[in-house]
Amino acid sequence: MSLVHFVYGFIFISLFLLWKLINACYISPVRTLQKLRSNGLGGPTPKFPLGNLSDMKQMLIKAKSLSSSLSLSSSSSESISHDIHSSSLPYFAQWKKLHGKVYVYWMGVEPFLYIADPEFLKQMSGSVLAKNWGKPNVFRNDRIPMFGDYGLNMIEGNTWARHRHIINPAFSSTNLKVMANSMVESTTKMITQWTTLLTNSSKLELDMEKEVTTLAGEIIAKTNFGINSELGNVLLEKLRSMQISLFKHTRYVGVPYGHLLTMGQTLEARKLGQEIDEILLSIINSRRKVIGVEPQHDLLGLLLEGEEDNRVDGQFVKKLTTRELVDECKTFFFGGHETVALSMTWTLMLLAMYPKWQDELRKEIEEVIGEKDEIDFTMLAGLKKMGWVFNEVLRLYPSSPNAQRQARSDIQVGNVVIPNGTNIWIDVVGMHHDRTLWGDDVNEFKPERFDGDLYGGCKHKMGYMPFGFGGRMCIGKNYALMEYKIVMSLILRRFSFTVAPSYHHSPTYFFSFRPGSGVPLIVKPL
Ligand code: HEM
Ligand SMILES: *[C@@H]1O[C@H](CO)[C@@H](O)[C@H](O)[C@H]1NC(C)=O
Ligand SMILES: *[C@@H]1O[C@H](CO)[C@@H](O)[C@H](O)[C@H]1NC(C)=O
Ligand SMILES: CC(=O)N[C@H]1CO[C@H](CO)[C@@H](O)[C@@H]1O
Repeated sequence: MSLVHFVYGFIFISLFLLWKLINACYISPVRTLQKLRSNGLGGPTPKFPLGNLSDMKQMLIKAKSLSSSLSLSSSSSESISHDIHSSSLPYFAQWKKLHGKVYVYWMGVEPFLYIADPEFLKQMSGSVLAKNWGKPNVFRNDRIPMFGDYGLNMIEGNTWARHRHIINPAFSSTNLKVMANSMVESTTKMITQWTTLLTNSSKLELDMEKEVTTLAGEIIAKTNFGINSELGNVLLEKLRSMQISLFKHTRYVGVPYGHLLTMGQTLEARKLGQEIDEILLSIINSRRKVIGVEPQHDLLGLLLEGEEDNRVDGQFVKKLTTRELVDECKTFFFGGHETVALSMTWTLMLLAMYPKWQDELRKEIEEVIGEKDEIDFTMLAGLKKMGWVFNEVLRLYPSSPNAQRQARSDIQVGNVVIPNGTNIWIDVVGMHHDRTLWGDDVNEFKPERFDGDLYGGCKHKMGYMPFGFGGRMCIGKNYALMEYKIVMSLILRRFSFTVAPSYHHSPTYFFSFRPGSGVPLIVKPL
């Protein structure tokens, strides 16, 4: 009797689990596809269980071999093309031609609504409050080693609103002003190193990606946590290896049990994530002891100081837990150096390619800053042309090439209904390279398009969004601009740059756009 019960029970539970699995991996995605298609949305036909993943990989390999044969056959700097959308994201470029600027594609069994239409984006963004947006679960789970459970860019709802409210004041201009000194100090140190290397020769070849990434890492370590560069370097190395195990190799995000196929990488990333957490935890704990004793000037200090007085606008705001603090520190460490480092790397490459702009900026720096060693925060606003260059670099080579969302309820956009749960992929780089929005010179480096125009002459204001959109816009925008202007001013007034013959232009998309094999430049003292 009881054995029979047991057997029936077992069969029942197995069938139930099997049904749940089929539902999650097949029935529910197919239903979502039908809903999206019934709205008139097209897109490539997915195949179970990879969706369009293998197709995406094939197209990328083809585009890469095409572009490398092109650059081998012609001579160096002539062959540098800024049309990175079709070379680095060929699947999006081709599908966009076939299916328009809004369509559905599949990562595994996860449907993604692709958007590169600024008007659609504007209407969609206008109908959802920032705190009601979701971030795709499929990425959140995948990226836990990197951002934890509570990193600002991954959380949603009231948790996000609370974190953003607590962190915002740390980026006020009063606080940024204090951070400027650290930035000048670190940059000066790098310049001294270069000068030493140049004592016996008139020029030097340096990989600018490496130089500038190390510098930005040191700066974020100091301004965020007040830690020295040795400990900062340990953290950076671990972050970098984690990123490689998370993004460098083919992974099966969205494919049911896909993480089992890359178990080694997943475990490696988790292990590194835990090691980073431990270091951060010890930094936080030792810092807690000096709160209230010494004045705090960095992000961590400001967040911890906030714990003393949790009243904001007369309302009680619950402080961040230690777990939340660790995750935020990790998020800022990562988000706060790599994006800026890449924008500076691509800037130096472009300035080396276009010496006219190098001279223009140098002239401006001389007028605005001159030979002063101290750079005052308020001076930076005078660097107008440098601002255009920053904007133009972020247009052509956006450090954050896409934005992602997940619908947390049905969203009506015109006559399209985006069903609850739909993943959304906003192709920022696709819009930044869209000829219909920018005109025929879309792939040319022309900083002057930003002269007197915040949107660089784009036909639609949402067509240019290097820092995202809506209430979830980048919290570090002003920090980034300040760092960029300080570092660029200091190095451009001491050195000139030309492209080294060994430079091979191969922007590669892995999480952001990186140079495929560094950016070797010839550096000469002025
Ligand atoms: C050139 C430099 C930078 C670029 C291009 C950039 C770009 C972006 C973009 C596009 C987003 C929004 C993503 C979305 O809408 O989903 C974002 C969000 C964010 N950024 Fe940045 N960023 C830069 C620098 C920084 C710096 C220096 C920090 C920190 C010190 C930072 C911290 C963050 C954080 C925490 C978020 C999440 C905000 C939220 O979801 O509420 N970023 N960034
Ligand atoms: C420059 O040359 C001098 C004398 O030959 C040598 O002592 C010194 O180490 C060199 N410096 C560098 C940075 O190579
Ligand atoms: C959206 O879907 C989720 C998960 O299926 C559900 O928990 C939530 O209540 C739905 N939201 C709305 C507004 O229907
Ligand atoms: C696995 C895979 O690549 N599936 C489909 C993705 O989309 C293309 C169309 O571009 C289909 O032909 C593939 O079968």
